[in-house]
Amino acid sequence: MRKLHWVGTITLAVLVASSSLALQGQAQPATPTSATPKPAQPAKAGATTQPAKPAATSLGVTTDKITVPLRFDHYYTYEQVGEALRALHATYPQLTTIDVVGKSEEGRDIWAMTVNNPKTGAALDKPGVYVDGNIHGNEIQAGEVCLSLLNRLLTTYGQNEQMTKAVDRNAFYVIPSVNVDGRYHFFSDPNDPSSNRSFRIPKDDDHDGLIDEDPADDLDGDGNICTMRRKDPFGQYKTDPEDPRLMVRIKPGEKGEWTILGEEGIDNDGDGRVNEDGEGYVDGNRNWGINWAPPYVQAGSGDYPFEASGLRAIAKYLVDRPNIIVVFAFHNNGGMYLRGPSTKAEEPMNPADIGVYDIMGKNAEKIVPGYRYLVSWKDLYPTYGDFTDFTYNTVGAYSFVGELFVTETESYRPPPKPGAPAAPPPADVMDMMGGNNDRERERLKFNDYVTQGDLYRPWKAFKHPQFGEIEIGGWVKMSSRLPHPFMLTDLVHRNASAVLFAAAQTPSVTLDVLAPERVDADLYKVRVRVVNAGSIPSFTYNAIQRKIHPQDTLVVSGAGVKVIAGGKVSGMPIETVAYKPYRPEVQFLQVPGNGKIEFEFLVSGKGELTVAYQSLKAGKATKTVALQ
Ligand SMILES: [Ca+2]
Ligand SMILES: [Ca+2]
Ligand SMILES: [Ca+2]
Ligand SMILES: [Ca+2]
Ligand SMILES: [Zn+2]
Repeated sequence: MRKLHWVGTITLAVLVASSSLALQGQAQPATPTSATPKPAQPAKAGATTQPAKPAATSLGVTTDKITVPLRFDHYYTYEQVGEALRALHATYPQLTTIDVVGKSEEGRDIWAMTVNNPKTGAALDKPGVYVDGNIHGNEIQAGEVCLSLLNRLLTTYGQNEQMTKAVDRNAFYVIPSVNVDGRYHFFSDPNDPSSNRSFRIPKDDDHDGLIDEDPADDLDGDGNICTMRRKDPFGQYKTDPEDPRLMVRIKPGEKGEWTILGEEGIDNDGDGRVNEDGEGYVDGNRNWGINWAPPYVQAGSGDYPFEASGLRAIAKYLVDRPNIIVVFAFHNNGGMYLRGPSTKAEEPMNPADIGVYDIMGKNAEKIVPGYRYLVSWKDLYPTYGDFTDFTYNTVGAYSFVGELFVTETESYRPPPKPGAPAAPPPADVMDMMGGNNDRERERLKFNDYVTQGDLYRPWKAFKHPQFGEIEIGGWVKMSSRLPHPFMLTDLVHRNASAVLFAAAQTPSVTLDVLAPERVDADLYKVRVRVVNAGSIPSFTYNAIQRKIHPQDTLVVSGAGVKVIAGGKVSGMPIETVAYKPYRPEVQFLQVPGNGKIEFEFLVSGKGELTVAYQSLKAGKATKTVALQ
């Protein structure tokens, strides 16, 4: 680890060189430690290929001017996300603000849009709903879900009753793209559907003293990183008899036909391995300052928590908005709404909070067909330094990860025979190395007859400088985890609806002061009832348990009055008052979801008596009565 550390300290010195290096796909001597003579560089096919043209190679990218209402039949590049936010703000200046939360490693702005109606109160006095997407650079449709939410809140405000209520009652904080460098490069550079996920913090993945020296290479210059294969009578694969684009593993005794050479590329640094050290790798969803673990426990966690400048900026943004009580972070893929905890060690989660999560999670399953509501560590896999753990335990917000897209929606299947039970879906095996190609065959048919060939590149011969005669082909970068543009409208609308459902559950607190009852000359009994019409409590049970932030307060005051005693009322049907021994005029409380909490005060004096409720998350309310 010490050696690694030392390499880390010189990383800064070569940062400029290495970031341009990643773009060129060329290795250069990066550090004094690479004094060891390097093997002769092979001829660079990458150097002779043309740079990719994003408009031509990114499916679903438009060059049209972005107009309001926003359209969701195409994807938004990084620049177009900014254009869309500015267009929304120009159309609805009273309801929106745009903030630059921070800058990325490559100096791009990270934008947040706030939607709030100032006529109904300040944003900080309303239950906050925070939504972001695209913390993983390749998971771009998460950004479109955010834009879709903003678009609907604003364009239907004043027309649709639910949306009008949402804008008037809540503050929405939306960051469509967290990993802005990742979004930019996913569109502009050759990629595969899963590459370009990391923050642009150069790392020496293979510990050879060179940084990001051997990325995948777009050998045929089509803007995609596809797969390479070579004809080989001793290979482990033969052509799939049902679809010659696929290969199947040979059985014992069969003759081989193909060797799969992995992702498109060459051995840039001549170390005998191909594409072993690409851009990054710091994973944005492993780098948060909570329950963080070093890379030997959690791959991609970075050298220290909040290493990514964008995450530091967003953490500050969140802490500055303590009214946030619901968080959604959108990713792809798999069709899941995940709640924490992200590791087993954080169990058990407070059972009362699980009840609140269930309201939103179980409804999300119904709002988005095929999506499942699951627990992160248990149903998927454990992650350290996770964003939603940060927001649940630090911000005090009910927090979901939305994993967008289900490959099963790309279906090409006959209807079940009348009366027969529906045919079982093909085995969910996505990769051709797995041996079962049923799902791949179906996806190819979907590609052929529903997208007319947009998603897949047929195999084509290529002369590889190191492997000789090979073929390049396979799924394009805008496939596999992203809906084809014709399916995007449905995906963004339904998932934004899951957020809107959650927003409608946020606390809605009102205050009643029941008629004061005179018990003696100048002595009154005052009953205060605090009611929450939302199904989310005024703050999380976890926040009570772990003392994350101050509780709500109820303060009784008045110029001519003095609070003699006061406390929480409990017990049914016979009530008791738990009198608070010190400063009874200030009470602490949490208002449960769809519930109430009552207090009783003994007050002496005459004149006006004001009862003020204040909450970090649920706003404030005041009532004044006269004692006479
Ligand atoms: Ca390296
Ligand atoms: Ca290519
Ligand atoms: Ca290499
Ligand atoms: Ca390479
Ligand atoms: Zn992700």
